[in-house]
Amino acid sequence: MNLRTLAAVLLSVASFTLLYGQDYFESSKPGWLEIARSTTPVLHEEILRPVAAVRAVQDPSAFQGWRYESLGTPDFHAKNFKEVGEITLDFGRHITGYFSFHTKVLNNSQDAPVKLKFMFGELPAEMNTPLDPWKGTLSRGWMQDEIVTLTDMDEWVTLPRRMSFRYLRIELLGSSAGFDFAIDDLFFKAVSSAGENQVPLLETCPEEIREIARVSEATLKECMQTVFEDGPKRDHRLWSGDLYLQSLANRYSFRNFELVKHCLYMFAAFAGENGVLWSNVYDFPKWGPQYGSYCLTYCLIWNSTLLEYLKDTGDYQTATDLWKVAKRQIEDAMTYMRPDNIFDINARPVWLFFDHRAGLDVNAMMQAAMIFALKDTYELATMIGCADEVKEYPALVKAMTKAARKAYYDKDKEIVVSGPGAQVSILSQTWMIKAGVLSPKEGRKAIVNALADPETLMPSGPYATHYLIDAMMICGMHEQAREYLVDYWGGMVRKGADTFWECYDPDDDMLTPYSFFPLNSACHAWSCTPTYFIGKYPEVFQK
Ligand code: RAM
Repeated sequence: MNLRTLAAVLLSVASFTLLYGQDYFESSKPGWLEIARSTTPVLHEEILRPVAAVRAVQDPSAFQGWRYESLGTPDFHAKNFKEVGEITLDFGRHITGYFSFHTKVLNNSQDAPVKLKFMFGELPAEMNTPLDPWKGTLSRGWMQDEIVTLTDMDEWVTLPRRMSFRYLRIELLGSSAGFDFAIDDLFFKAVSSAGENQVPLLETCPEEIREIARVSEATLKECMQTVFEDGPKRDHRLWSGDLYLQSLANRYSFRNFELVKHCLYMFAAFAGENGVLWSNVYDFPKWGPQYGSYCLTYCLIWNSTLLEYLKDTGDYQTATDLWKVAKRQIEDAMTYMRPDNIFDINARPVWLFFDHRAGLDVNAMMQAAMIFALKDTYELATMIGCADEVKEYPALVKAMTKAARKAYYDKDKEIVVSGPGAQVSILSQTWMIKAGVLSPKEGRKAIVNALADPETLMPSGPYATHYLIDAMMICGMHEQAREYLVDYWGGMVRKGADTFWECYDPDDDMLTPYSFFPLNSACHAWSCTPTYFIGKYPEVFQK
């Protein structure tokens, strides 16, 4: 968020407080917090040990230039670690949890501390790229390297920090000539709240799609902790946009709807004083929102998550309890509408996130996101018998749809254009389709035209790609959706993914929004949605 945006957010919160003098949901928040607390899930635990010792190989044909080669079953346990010096272990799959190891003095007595360095990583290149001098735009603290000084050996040590990784390198940094020692045991306690998959695939499901589904589920499972986290390695928090996609994938896999409820209530309990939701909420180190992170697209998508939750569970009590939050998000968003029914990008004091793609013009997609939110929120209101409170929504949808077509649909070129430069992006097409601004026939044309033009701004990652597949399915491009999904997510599998990545451009392995690719999360919630498509459309993906 830039300074101008931050100042505008603070100003709007302050002026709201001056005007109303109190918190919008003050009387409800303690109850919401209590429900959030009481629905905190239990974490399932699993004890795991490494399956192989591995050797790093620099290989230009490998993803990001590095891969690991197996050296067989690890056999360091009985060895003098001073002779081992360094070892890299493969735990066989991505895991999240807590690491413990045991040391044993082999001769004489410990006459000095021992210093060990542990490096946990999700991907081979992350493990083998020097971290310093630090070039990342997010904290160096996210990287999972730890130095431990052992003053007392012959006992178990558990690292306090939760780790998320597949590979672990242990290096001896310092020891004494006076005695030898071994790392005679180590294990990892993996944690997740996901439980077991409840939705098996059809027998007819082809192997490559089965594999994509397996990796999607592993991704979701790893991100299902005490909240739906965005990434267990980095961020560790509940983002509204990620939650929407996770809740959809959860429907066709773990069906843990109590966790969705828990997350919906956390957002509500921590809403800003003006009743507007923050884009993300921390589960740890301390419960609370990321103050100042106001992202209107994420506020709106929260409403859709509540609607989908209601459809999944029939939990009218929750939907009714949280209805006023949903209504407030729309009320707030509507303040940025111009009299000609176009969302005013220049007036909005907020972050409008759709993708990390630099230079993306969001005018058209924001208009569509507003229409989609109005529709979903109206459906929610109708289901809980509150349609009367928002009876203006259908007319607004109509007017905004008409305005959207006029401002952004180029009838001659049969494509959606956005902003002063008439930018063509995939996301402008997909959101207009999702919002029903384009008919399925127009949508098909628009997607085909956009994909055919080399100048089109493509999605930069799985979050935006989800919306492309979604739009393709809405407008009946079933074969193309399947091909795209197999190509995109299957591409990650072919490059070695055992959980899906935060960033993926098939033509640019080093793509990162953080100036340093090892910071990317290799197990990222918003990448788990093949599970949703495969489960929702079995006739398209499982035959
Ligand atoms: C990144 C994270 C997160 C996402 C935000 C908008 O920082 O990956 O998942 O929701 O962007």
